[in-house]
Amino acid sequence: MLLKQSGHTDEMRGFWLLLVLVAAAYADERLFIGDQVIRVDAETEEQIQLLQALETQEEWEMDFWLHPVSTDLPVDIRVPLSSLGAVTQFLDSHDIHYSVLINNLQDLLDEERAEMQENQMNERSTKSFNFGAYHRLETIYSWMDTLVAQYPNLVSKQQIGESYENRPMYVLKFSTGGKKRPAIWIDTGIHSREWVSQATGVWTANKIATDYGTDASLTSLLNTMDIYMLLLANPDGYAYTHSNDRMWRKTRAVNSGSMCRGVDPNRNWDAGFGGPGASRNPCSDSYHGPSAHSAIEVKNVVNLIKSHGNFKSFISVHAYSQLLMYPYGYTCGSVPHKSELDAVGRAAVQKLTSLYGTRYKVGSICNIIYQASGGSIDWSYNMGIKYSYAFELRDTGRYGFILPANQIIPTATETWLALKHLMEYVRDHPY
Ligand code: BPX
Ligand code: ZN
Repeated sequence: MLLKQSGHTDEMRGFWLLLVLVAAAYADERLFIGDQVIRVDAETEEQIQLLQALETQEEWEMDFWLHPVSTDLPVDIRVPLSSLGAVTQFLDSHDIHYSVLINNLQDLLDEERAEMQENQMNERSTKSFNFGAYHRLETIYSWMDTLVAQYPNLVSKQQIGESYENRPMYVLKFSTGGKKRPAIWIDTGIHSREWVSQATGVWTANKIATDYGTDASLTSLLNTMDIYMLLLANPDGYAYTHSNDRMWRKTRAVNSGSMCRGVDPNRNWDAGFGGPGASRNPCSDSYHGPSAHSAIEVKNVVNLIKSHGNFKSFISVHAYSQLLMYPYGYTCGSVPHKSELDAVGRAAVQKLTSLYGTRYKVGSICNIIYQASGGSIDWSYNMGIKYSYAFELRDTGRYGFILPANQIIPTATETWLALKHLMEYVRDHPY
């Protein structure tokens, strides 16, 4: 009896120690208890204007997951618990309709974290990597080394520089030889909170490595072209989404003269830089930064693309909305190759849809979502990389940025069909 009691006390001590350690590990973590994500359906142009005015209003601390642009498109807003009353009252008073997509964001984040931890234990005991799970930066980086070790004749890792917080930035290069063969660029995770993007990048890198030699079309492609993949295009932001704020989108650069950190790395490129569809407010999630390519993460990519000089396709992967887009974003005028880019995009999406019926829209950035200046694929296109595309992966808003991990593999698998179509087209249409 006595022995049993002392054993129990030991257990209790272990429990408290664990609790303290867990609490300390997440001490700086931002919580979203009671935050809701609502979908607003604007029915008139006047309502769109009201919502646009609402977006510039900072007092209620709303986070627009989808921006108000037209009555055809939904507007998704994360509303903090503290301003839910005010926001819904505002909407009701203007007879603007809305529904609740996510009732308590923190519940969803807790579930996501629990799944990650359970998976981590499984991976440790089975010494494996689960492509159907979300992973921290360190895990992805060490997995990259495993892939390189597994396929040394195909895959290599190249450091393109460091992030603002001095994390290394690595590209995976898939090459069967030759010197600066025509190449395809794929980046994932430029916006850190769009987790299915990075996870799709990891799955895709593994797919390329495993299918080379068995998939005849991919094999022929890799016999004449190289593929470069930047899986974590915004490493500081990605680390921060795990440690502090799951909803962080930008880099983590300090902005002089402001308390707010981060530059939107998809508004920082030298393509219509500082124009409409970007913010000069350092506190905004679409802050373009002090000058073009000021974000070291962007500059590192620019340097690699320029010094290589033989990229034929540039593909940037985001989430969410289920779109395949081509330039431009900084203007609504069309690019010279619009009809070709549109046709190729449509054919790629047809392949994607054929697998599970997931529906995608195709169009230029400006025409399909909104005007956005300083985006990566506008820059790559203007650099002469004709086949410049951007994906917005799943979903259309049920979960938004918090896409459940059980959708990673389905998302990556269907996206692969589109990617393969784009890459094959590029292979077969040299220019
Ligand atoms: C994607 C590529 C080029 C220009 C714009 C986009 C849309 C993307 C953005 O605003 O940078 C939307 C997103 O992926 O960031 C999702 N979101 O609205 O947060
Ligand atoms: Zn994005």
